[in-house]
Amino acid sequence: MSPGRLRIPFLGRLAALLPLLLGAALLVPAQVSAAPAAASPSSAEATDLGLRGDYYRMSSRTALDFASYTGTRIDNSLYVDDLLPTLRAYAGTTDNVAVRWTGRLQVPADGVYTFYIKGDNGFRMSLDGASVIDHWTTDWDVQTTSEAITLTAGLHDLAVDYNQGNGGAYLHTEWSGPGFSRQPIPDSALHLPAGFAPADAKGTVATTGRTATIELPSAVTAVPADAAKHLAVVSAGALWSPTVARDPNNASRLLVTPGKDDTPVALHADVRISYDGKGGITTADGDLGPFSVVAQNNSTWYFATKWAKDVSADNALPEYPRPQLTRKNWQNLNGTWQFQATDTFPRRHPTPDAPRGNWHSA
Ligand SMILES: [Ca+2]
Repeated sequence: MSPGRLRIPFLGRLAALLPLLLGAALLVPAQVSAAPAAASPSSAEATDLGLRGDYYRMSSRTALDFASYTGTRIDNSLYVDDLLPTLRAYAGTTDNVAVRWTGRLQVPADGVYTFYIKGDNGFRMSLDGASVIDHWTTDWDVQTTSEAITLTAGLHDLAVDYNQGNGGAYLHTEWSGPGFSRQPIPDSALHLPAGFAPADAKGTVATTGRTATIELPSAVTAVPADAAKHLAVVSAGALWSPTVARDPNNASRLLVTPGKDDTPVALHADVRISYDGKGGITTADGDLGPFSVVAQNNSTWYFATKWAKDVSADNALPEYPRPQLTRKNWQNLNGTWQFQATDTFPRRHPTPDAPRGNWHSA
């Protein structure tokens, strides 16, 4: 595949790319780019650098599925010491997350290559649709090595899947090839998928915290019934299960409504609204591409007890005991307490002596 073939007009969509790039810059600490100046790619368009990263929540730690879409961003490296900040920003959680990176790998010269991946947790990689490394498991810190693979110079379709259960999260992807020894794949060898065209979108959350709108550059022409599965609203660790429809009062706007069990977006909370570009939504400009934007949050909603409405900064409750919180059978637990295991303890824990001692609460 000739790199020249893939040259596509870029300036026109630079504006659309900016939110993704800025989002990455603002929300994610500098990622490790440990690659030395390795095999210099022949010709590459700097503006197409990076991989498309689609983030999902898994249905469980062991499911290793892509159950709920949460966000899309441009990731510039496959050698990252700490993925937790990115997972937190784009999945709203650092537990039970899966990522799918897609794009193209710039192979510098004809020859035989070997790939090496180590991570926490599992991963798998394919080139031109063929599996290169398959370690789609729940373990961690396992170094894997591919077979020797003969590749031609130029761009090859690349896909890397990654899963994170809990705890630490990293991915170290390396290669060796003709004329260079094993080293991280340089970021300059990673290119966005052909035709990757993010949409220019602006998100806003209403004062109720229970509606979001997405402003698009042109009129919405179709919103398929299941489009909402491809759209994510993430805020304060919560992920909406929304419905999406065209705003009857504004043709170029989408209305996003949370499910009945979803938590409203809270006052001052960060909100990210994303669309993977695969839900079939169309506008007068054609298929709506992917986007991921930090929404303007106008919500005034916040989680409060039933007493919150009765107090303010000028009308604070007096010191204890607070009359509203008094219980009939209140007992203060402050002080030193003695404890001893009950008779059932030795039967369940046949150790020589059941524990006894003091604990202190203040
Ligand atoms: Ca982990």
